[in-house]
Amino acid sequence: MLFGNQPDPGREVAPRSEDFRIGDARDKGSGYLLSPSCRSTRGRRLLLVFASEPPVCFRIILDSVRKLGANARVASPGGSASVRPSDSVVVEIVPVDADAAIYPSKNNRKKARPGGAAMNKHLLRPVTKEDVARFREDGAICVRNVFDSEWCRRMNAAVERLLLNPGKRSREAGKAGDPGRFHMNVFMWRWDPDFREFALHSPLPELGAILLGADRVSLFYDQAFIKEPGTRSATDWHQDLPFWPALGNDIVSLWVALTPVTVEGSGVEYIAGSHKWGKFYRPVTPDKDAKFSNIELEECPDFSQLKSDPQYRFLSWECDAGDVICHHPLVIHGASGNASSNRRAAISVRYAGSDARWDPRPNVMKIEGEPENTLRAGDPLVLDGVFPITWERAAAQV
Ligand SMILES: O=C(O)CCC(=O)C(=O)O
Repeated sequence: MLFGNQPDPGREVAPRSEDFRIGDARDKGSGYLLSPSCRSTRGRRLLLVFASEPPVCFRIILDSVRKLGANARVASPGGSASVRPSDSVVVEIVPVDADAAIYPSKNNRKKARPGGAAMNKHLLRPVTKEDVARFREDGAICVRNVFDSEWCRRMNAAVERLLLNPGKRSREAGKAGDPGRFHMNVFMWRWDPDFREFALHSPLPELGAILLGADRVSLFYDQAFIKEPGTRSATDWHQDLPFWPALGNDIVSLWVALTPVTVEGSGVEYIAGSHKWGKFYRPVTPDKDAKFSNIELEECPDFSQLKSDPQYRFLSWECDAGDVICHHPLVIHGASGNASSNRRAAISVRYAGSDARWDPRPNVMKIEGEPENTLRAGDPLVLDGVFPITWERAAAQV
């Protein structure tokens, strides 16, 4: 079974050349693409849904929406955009409250027309049942090509700004004498519009919901991990959950490569299945921040010394910009320094599903927005403006 944008055969309508020509959607993956609200030359507002293979057009008049794909959402019915009769358009399924994108197909796809930019808001390919099973079994999978190049360009520019103006929650995590730079930052979504859009209105919430099998997900927080070329400092082996004021299995971290990443270039390595070991290792920050030190917990071994031990299966992926590694909060992971000659920039965005609970223990990280004033231990990780709901099945199926 496929998840994501499911085709709904519905009623086939031959494309009407006086309205629109069908765009070439073949390289956007399978499934239907739904246009934002458009105004035809005859002044009727239309939604177009079309499949790449074979090119079938569904024409839907907004006032009586009849044939929406299973996961299609009606894009801001109040808005409209002009499309000339001869235009070939490629359009995306967009969240209800998002700006709609319309842009010419093929030759000129990157140049967005007024009304939106050429950034995908939904998965470019379906996530399969096998992907989800592998994620549950191993605790980490890589989903390729989640973000288009325009997203990567936008977020690399946002990273550049972050490095110049890191804000109060940043951490320079390189060890003393390191010739490179290991920059970590958190909660960028709360103050930077690009990081906000990335966490709230990109394909990530949907991807998180699919992997968690959740009816809704909320944003937990986002975190940047940037290692300049030549950085020697490693990311120590660790689990994430011990750092957090949270408990539960249903939290997924979506580690988005914004640059190509090789293993020598600080690609993250995982120990398959370690999320099921029943371990809860002591959290240790790169600068050994005493605030996190809980000596009652066992220290995490240095698994880079155990690479030849056959009892461990190490996982790692060479990534292109736009690929996403998805991991469980208890899977053990770490990364070497960046021995490559390129920057390694990644953003981990964490989403919470149904069993994730607020757990304000001592020696854990502080969450921006002071949820401790509102949430009680055991409450779900949902709170307006702090842990906002970012995806709901019910809304996705409208
Ligand atoms: O990118 C890294 O170096 C570490 C990433 C990580 O630990 C995480 O996303 O939880």
